[in-house]
Amino acid sequence: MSAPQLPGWRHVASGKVRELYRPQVADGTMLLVATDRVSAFDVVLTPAIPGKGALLTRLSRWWFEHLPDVPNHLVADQSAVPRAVRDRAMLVRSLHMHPVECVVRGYLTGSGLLEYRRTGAVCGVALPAGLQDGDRLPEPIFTPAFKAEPGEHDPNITFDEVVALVGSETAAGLRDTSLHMYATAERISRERGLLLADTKFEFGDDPVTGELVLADEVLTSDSSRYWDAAAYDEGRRGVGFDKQIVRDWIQEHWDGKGSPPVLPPEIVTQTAARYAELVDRLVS
Ligand code: Q0N
Repeated sequence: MSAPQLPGWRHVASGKVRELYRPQVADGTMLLVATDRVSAFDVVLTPAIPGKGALLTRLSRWWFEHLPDVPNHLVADQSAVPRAVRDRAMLVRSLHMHPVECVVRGYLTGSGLLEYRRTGAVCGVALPAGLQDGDRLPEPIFTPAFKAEPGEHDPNITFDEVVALVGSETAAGLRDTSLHMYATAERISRERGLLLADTKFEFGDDPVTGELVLADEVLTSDSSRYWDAAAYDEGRRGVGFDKQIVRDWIQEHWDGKGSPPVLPPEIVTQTAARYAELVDRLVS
């Protein structure tokens, strides 16, 4: 996974696409570093997408600014971020993380669609019959998942199961804050010609104040599905701003056995351009 050595910092964890550090002298902060790695179908692919970490970090920072009424984990003074990773790292408060992926869906697709087809509901939320892939939902729904150990699948859970995990007060806070942020982000995105189909938030408690705090990256193309609104309105529903180009290519060139093939240069270039286009549409 080759995390960069950062003088003064101790590497503590590697995710598929991010690296986590703590200061050598603990002070209640952590460094969240976005790499250029891209993953699809639960594997990390090669090569990396140049500039991806910086673009997604820019998106996260922009969205934190546009969600001012939700306390977030960014530390006000970012000057301790090492120069080597300055455009793709965030200095954050160290929180007690809640083991819940707080997914909000305004449109039905992906794993939500599969569960709906099997059961008529998603995470215990009953939906009208007859919905098709990509349909807008009558109203946005909170569809949490349990954050399993790294490498394991995060199963969808019901709100009652969230209550059992974190208590009713925190569970209500996770749900209400997630739905509130989705509503804000969906409106801002639509003003810029984008549909926010779904997104995932993570939260923790501040260890000192007990306050519920928004963590992780927010509203990036790794944690969200953005669609082109004009294409959607014309009936072309597959036009997304995430790693769909990568997924489509892998699906055509890999049977899922052994290690996946190396992405060709044109797929890398197209994917990088797609990420950049999303940032251009939002952050301007
Ligand atoms: C934390 N994760 C899951 C890096 C990202 N503010 C925080 N305080 C304490 N822990 C975390 C955060 C945050 N954000 C979040 N793990 C720890 C995402 N990780 C996966 C590994 O790579």
